[in-house]
Amino acid sequence: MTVKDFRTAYFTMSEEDVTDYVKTELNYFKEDAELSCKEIGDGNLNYVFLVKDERNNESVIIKQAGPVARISDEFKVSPDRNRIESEILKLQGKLAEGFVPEVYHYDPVMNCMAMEDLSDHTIMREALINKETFPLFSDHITTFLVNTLLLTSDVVMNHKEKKELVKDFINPDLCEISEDLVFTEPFYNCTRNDVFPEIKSFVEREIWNDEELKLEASKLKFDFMTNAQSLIHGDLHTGSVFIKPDSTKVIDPEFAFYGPAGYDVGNVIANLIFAYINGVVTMEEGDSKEHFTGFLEKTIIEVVDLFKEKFNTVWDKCAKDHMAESPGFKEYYLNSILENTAGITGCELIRRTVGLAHVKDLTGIENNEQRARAEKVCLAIGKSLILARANMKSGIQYAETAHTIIEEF
Ligand code: SR1
Ligand code: MG
Repeated sequence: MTVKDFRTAYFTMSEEDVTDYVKTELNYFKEDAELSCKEIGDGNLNYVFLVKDERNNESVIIKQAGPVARISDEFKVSPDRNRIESEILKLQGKLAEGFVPEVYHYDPVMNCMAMEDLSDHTIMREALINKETFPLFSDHITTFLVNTLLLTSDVVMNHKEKKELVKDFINPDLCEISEDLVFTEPFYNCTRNDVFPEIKSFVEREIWNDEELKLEASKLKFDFMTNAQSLIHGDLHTGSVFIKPDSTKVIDPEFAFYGPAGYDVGNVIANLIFAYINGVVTMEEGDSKEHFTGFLEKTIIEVVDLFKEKFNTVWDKCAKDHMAESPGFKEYYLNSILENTAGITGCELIRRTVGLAHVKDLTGIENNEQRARAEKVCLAIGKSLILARANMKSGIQYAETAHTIIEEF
């Protein structure tokens, strides 16, 4: 059997190809390694291979970008996203040490990278669906958010160096996906939407026919497209987090580009809300339910409040722009991020409920009545957050919004 040429032209690799690739292109495993390879990706875009040396108990992940998205051939997405992902992981590893996997190697021909295997962690969405709790998450994720968002902004960076990063991380294909799937299609009866039949009339009335909501979503869309504020992860949902009790690792930053900082914070909050609502509607009353929903409520509150606290601390220590030191400017800047955060939380709640790309926290609810209730609650919270975003300044307001709406349904 001949080994393929990995150095001349790009092709999408099979498990066998990846095993050969690792043997010939990477100097990672020992000479006597006994390699096995399995494709384990379950995301919407890429192929993820776990390569193991059973003899020496070592392993590595090979992640390859294909020319189209896994979820649908309709999305032609430049494999250059693999460069973006490997570069931003290295940068985030410096800004927020310990919160991203280590990248060992990037290959611009095969559009793949070799990275740390995090098999001792679990994907956070799965863990939350299994009702596991992670008390350190809010502390970990807010350090990651503040460090990666504030330290890549004009507040801290040399403005010319920041503009170089804006160029390096220009990401039109993946931005287009978010512009369409997050900010456009969920707000009208688009054929690509995937609406649970039980809630169709609710969606028509509450989302598609609400002109005020659509106007506010349009403002958020244009902010997303034009506000080159921070180098954002761009897809920071709980499926992009590997977790265990004492460790949080943010993965999959292929949607990264210079965009509004609130996009990442809002995505984290929205995806915690999905897990929370899942617990609220599916769990039987009792201690376990109280423990799980209480953990999520506390975490949502802490994500907002710790973000604010750490943002202020890092700003005071690291802000360099002369005008950014004008009294009142820090408060103005943070307030605009908080407003954007609430709006994005709302958009993510709506788009994951009615758009093309769903979350298992909702689709996995087997009882149709419970699922319909959960979806309506998520839509109503989303709508309320978009419309009231200018007033959403503290964690407790998110909890109160959720409580009020849960009571209504
Ligand atoms: C075509 S990709 C669909 C969704 O999956 C990714 O994780 C992003 O969230 C995107 O919107
Ligand atoms: Mg992803």
